[in-house]
Amino acid sequence: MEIAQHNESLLAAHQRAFNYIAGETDQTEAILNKLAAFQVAIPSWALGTGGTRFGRFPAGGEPRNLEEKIEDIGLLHKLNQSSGAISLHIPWDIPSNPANIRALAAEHGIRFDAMNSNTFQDQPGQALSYKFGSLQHVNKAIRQQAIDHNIEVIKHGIELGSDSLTVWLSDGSCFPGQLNFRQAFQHTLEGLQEIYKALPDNWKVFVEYKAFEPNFYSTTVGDWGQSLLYAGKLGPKAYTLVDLGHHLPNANIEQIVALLLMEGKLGGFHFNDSKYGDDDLTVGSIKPYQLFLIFNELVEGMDARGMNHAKDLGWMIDASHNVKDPLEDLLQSVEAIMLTYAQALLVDRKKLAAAQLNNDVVTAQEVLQQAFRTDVRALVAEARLRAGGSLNPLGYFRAAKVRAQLIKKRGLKTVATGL
Ligand code: PSV
Ligand code: MN
Ligand code: MN
Repeated sequence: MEIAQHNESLLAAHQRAFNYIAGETDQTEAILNKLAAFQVAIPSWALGTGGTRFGRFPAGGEPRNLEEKIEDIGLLHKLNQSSGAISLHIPWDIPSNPANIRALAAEHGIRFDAMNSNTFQDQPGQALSYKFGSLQHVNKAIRQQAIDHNIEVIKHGIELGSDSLTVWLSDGSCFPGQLNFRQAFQHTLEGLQEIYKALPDNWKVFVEYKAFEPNFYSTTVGDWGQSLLYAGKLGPKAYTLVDLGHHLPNANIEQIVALLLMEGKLGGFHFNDSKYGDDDLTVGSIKPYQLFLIFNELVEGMDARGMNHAKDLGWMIDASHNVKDPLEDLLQSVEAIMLTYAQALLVDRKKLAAAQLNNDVVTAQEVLQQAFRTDVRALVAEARLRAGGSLNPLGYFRAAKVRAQLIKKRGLKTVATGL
């Protein structure tokens, strides 16, 4: 079934809803342009059914190689016109023929977002173990192995046309006394400095922090303060990366975002949602108002610095799920991001600033909630429609029986690489 054909049946209802919302703001065209430009990278490891440490229940038709992962993202992008980038994890996604992979991605309108290194697992045949950390390790040879791996990842990225590296380290300790904190920090900094030296001029490195897991007493890049310390010491190409699931409960992530932006050190974002820890649930499924408050700071802070919303930060989903079709889940996550971005664009900033000046707390809250409670679905759908996408990506996915087709093509017993 063609997308246009599916859209046909939805057009009249869409037009009614769009006319209404377009009448509510004088910013319609500007918002539509911003929505069209905004692209969210899909992580290669989210295309298969995730799991917990207790089990994994793949439903079939999962991509069996990098080519098929790119095809899946191509399909998402065709439907929502907002998923035009892929983020790879090495060694899960080593491209056997980078030129072919690059050409295939280009065919689907997909660019290569940040490359991710992996020193949190031991790979088959690996000389030395990361059991007690990688860049922080007391053993220099193990630190060197981790440095070399990251440099290798940069090389793969160069071949593919990526321009950033995300370093997430699971380094830390599980018990008091296990580590000398200062030494672990220094070792990690020295390793990151070596990796930094290997970055091409136009590249950025994102230092991703995480409060806990898999280490449960200390983490060597445990919060935004530590990440910012590393980024500051490394230099202008180094930035902090915020993953929404990597904070201690109730952390005020929107305030963290505001201050990182103010310092010019916010580099990228991993979107997901959570109730307890790093749950990696569908974006917007648990705490949509928190997501809105974060986007509100992103828009305000980026505008204050004259930044381009679409280009100056790395936007990525980092989610995984045990019980949903992975592609449907990703469509839901992207939709949640676009809706929240649109709501943040609707905030009456002048009125908010005036309320803040007057200590008018009630009006300040009203301004934010006015935007948050606006139904912007028709705005986001209109942006998709104008770009040639689907009015209802999820509806199309089901109506066209996409998963059944993928199972027919790839088989029922397929498991994509990843966690
Ligand atoms: C770690 O929890 C993380 O958020 C990092 O971004 C990893 O690269 C990713 O998940 C995949 O395991
Ligand atoms: Mn992450
Ligand atoms: Mn995570």
